[in-house]
Amino acid sequence: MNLPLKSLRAFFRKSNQLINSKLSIATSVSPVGIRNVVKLSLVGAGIGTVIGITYSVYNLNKPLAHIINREITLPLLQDPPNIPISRRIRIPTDQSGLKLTLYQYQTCPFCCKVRAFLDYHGISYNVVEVDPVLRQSIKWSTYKKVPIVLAELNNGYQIFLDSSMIVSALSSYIKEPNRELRDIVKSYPQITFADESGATKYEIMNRYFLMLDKTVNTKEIEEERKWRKWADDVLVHTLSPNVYRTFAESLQSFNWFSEVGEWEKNFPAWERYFIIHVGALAMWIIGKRLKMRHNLKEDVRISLYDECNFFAKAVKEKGTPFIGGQRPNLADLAVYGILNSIEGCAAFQDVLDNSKIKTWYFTMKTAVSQHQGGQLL
Ligand SMILES: N[C@@H](CCC(=O)N[C@@H](CS)C(=O)NCC(=O)O)C(=O)O
Repeated sequence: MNLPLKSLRAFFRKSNQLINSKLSIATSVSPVGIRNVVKLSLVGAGIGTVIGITYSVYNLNKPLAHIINREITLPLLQDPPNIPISRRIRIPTDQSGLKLTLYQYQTCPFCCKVRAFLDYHGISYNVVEVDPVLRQSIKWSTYKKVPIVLAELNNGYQIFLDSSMIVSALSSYIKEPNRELRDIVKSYPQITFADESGATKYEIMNRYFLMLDKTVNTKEIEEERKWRKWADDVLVHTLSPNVYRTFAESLQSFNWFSEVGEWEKNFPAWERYFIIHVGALAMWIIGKRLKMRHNLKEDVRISLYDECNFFAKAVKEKGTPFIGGQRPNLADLAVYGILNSIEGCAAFQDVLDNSKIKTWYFTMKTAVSQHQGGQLL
């Protein structure tokens, strides 16, 4: 029994000696050594300060937000991209003379807005369904969002970008068809600028404006513009947190997107399976961030109902079936298109049951599906 105790003590003694000897090595620095260490530290601190100041000066002088550096006219392609058409929408009464191809996701609210405009006016068009995860069919474009419209002209294929620009430009054309489409497009230059973080952004600043020669009722056109902007800046932001509210709801939404976008026909099985599952998971996570970014209420459904009621109240106060009066205007079409994008989702049924938008929505649905605006062409 004694032996282990003795060995333990001996072990501690040895360890102490060893530690003391190591400590003495570590602390036995000569005055010259100390001076060198101090010198080195000062040089290091000096270099650090110079780098820090240079970096700060660079950052202070770096151009900050919204510096406009380039303005271009949307280009004319000589050859169309070699992408198969997913669907051809043909309206026998179409008199517009337009030959359009819409690159889209079937349930993207901005694409639904463009389709609502085309369908209401009875304009024929081709559809290319884009895979929302891999986006193979818009590889030819430097702009990586949908909708994109290509219009076949005599001398090439005109690119239109951004749902509101597409609607404004085509609306200007069908109101005054004597003008060249290419000239109208020149009135919507794409501006390149740097945002707050310095990232390059593209925008068509006057996308809510119509380019018309004849005089129009400015009050009406201003009101239309105000609601179109509201649809893009407010209403649309209530959708994602609602349709991707839980993982189950997100999966249900993606399965519905697959059904209406005919993904089974348009994409290989592995790609479709990948989009549905990866997309549902990603959007469920992103939906939570969007809820915070756009200041939605804790129960996101309430924010959606509030915005729908806000619009329905404005229509009611007007005393006409539409915000545009007896006929839908571009604001009605924008709000309808945006809400139409979630028609198969649980959130949509909840909106119908819990807000006052239902009557207006179904009156719009009839107007769009019967191409009632075709008479205006
Ligand atoms: N301001 C654009 C917004 C278009 C937009 O954000 N589209 C979404 C689809 S709903 C998109 O393409 N996002 C890029 C992506 O899917 O990677 C418009 O009105 O057309």
